[in-house]
Amino acid sequence: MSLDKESLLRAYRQMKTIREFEDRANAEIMNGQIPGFTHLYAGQEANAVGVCEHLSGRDSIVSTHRGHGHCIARGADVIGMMKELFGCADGLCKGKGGSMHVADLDKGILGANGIVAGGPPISVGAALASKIRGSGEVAVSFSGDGSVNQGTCFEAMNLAVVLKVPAVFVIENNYYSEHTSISYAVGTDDLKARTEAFGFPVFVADGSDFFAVYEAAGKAVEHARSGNGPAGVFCEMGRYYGHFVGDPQGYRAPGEVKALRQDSCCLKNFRASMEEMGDLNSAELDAIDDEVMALIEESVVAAKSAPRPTPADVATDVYVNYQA
Ligand SMILES: Cc1ncc(C[n+]2csc(CCOP(=O)(O)OP(=O)(O)O)c2C)c(N)n1
Ligand SMILES: [Mg+2]
Repeated sequence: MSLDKESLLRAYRQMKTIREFEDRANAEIMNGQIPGFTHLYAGQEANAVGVCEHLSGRDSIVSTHRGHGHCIARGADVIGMMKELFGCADGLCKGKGGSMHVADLDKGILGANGIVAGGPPISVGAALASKIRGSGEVAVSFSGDGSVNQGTCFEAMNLAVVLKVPAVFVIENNYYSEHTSISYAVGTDDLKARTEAFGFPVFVADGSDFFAVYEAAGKAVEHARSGNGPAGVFCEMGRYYGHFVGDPQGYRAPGEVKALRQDSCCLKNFRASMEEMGDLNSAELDAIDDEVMALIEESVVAAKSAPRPTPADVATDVYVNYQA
């Protein structure tokens, strides 16, 4: 697979930014600095970045309750996002969305979404708009293994095939839906076959391997963009944190998370591939680590001192004003 040096550096930077953002968000939430309910994406970074590296212009994404990684990968401003989590008036959504409702329409980020499988139907709408306009954009929805038992997901997949729209369904299997294992909650162990039964190709990847996801997503995006209708990407990779911050995780096997962190880290895997391929050296990656750490620190410092919305702000931005 040919990726130039700039793309490799950008992919690593994006994954590292997501990891640091999530680790820091976790620490700040545990310190009581961030209000609301938060679900962290650490461990799954390669899924978001491997997919979003294929997107540009007005290609859109719809995210989930575990959405920070998708938004960063699609280019959301990191300082604006940290401010949004803290509830600042100058956060990406003026502090009114918080962790679960980050959106930036100008960047094609149609929103994180607190409704499991709420994203696939939205992406079909965006894909239909693209088809009608003939603009060539693809619309990607990320959703979890829990979403594939939801009617909205099935309906969206079927409609995308019927309408032959450029939707890409990215299913992220992190083995749990809240605290319930996929082996208990999903009535088949062949989710690829279940999804393909709707009538579109699904490409499978190890979600801890950026290059595997990039390759699978490349095929899916190409299929959709070329006018062949929808496609799917199915990634498998566990999450490093609980379902939400503060989850005691009693349902996970002892040592499960430790093993994931040791053996299935997309950052470590990326570095190992670079050593093998010789395209980037470790000093270049270390320099990115330092820059990312500085950016995350800057984002938290900025968020802590930024103004909060006032009571007068409560009635603004609630409804869209359609009048010019
Ligand atoms: C329609 C709906 N049902 C239930 C919930 C409660 N809920 C929030 S997250 C979640 C689990 C989602 O699991 P999955 O789709 O695998 O995503 P993950 O959290 O693993 O990333 C559930 C059931 C919800 N938000 N929306
Ligand atoms: Mg899950």
